[in-house]
Amino acid sequence: ELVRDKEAFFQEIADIRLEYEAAIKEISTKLEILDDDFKQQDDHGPIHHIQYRLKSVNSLFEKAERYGIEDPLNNISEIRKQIYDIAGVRVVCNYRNDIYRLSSLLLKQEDIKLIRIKDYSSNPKESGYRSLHVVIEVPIFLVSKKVSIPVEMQFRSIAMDTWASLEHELKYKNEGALSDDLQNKLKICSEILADVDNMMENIRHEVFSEE
Ligand code: 0O2
Repeated sequence: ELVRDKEAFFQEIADIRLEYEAAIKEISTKLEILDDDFKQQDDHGPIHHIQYRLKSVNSLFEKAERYGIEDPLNNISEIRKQIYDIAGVRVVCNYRNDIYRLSSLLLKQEDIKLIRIKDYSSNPKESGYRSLHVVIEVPIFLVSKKVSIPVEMQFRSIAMDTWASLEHELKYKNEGALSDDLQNKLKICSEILADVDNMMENIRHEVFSEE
């Protein structure tokens, strides 16, 4: 019974995949246009690189259970309402300040609706994780309907991304658990990298003000 349910669930997920992929395409294009315009204006493109991902069906299912969504296999509409990171876009910017410049330009666009902001750059997580998380909704125009699709955006500086990628890999390799000592060391690394971000930003200001 459960297996049959799960197959139906997978099929339904495949059907909505297109909508989330479309949302990623729309957002990516918007970001590239902003980056191109910045490069044209002042020679400094804020974006280092962009990554995208659709949440895997298994991890979506696990998150639905963790969120206490009842009978998730038959409750896709509730999953879509409650889980914002089915579509994820990670924007790695050159400097810390770029994450605020870029996210606010995106939020000003009239077709973009802000759902939620979590600023782990100004208020890092206990682990030392830093990043600006912005959930937005973007309209998608399909053949016979228009749908609004949420996208979780993670804006990071290169330094923040370095930390998050390495910490994620270390945790993963250690099956999710690191000793207190290692956690403390990682926290210190995060602070050092934040200092580097500040210094690099100051250097950049000096260089640009000399032009
Ligand atoms: P993946 O593979 O990146 O998708 P949740 O905590 O998931 O119930 P919420 O509110 O979305 O719900 O959480 P949060 O903390 O705002 O964002 C979760 C995402 O932020 C994670 O996604 C990671 O990408 C990133 N993240 C949060 N905390 C840490 C951390 O301590 N270290 C690292 N490396 N990344 C972090 P997922 O779903 O875990 O994974």
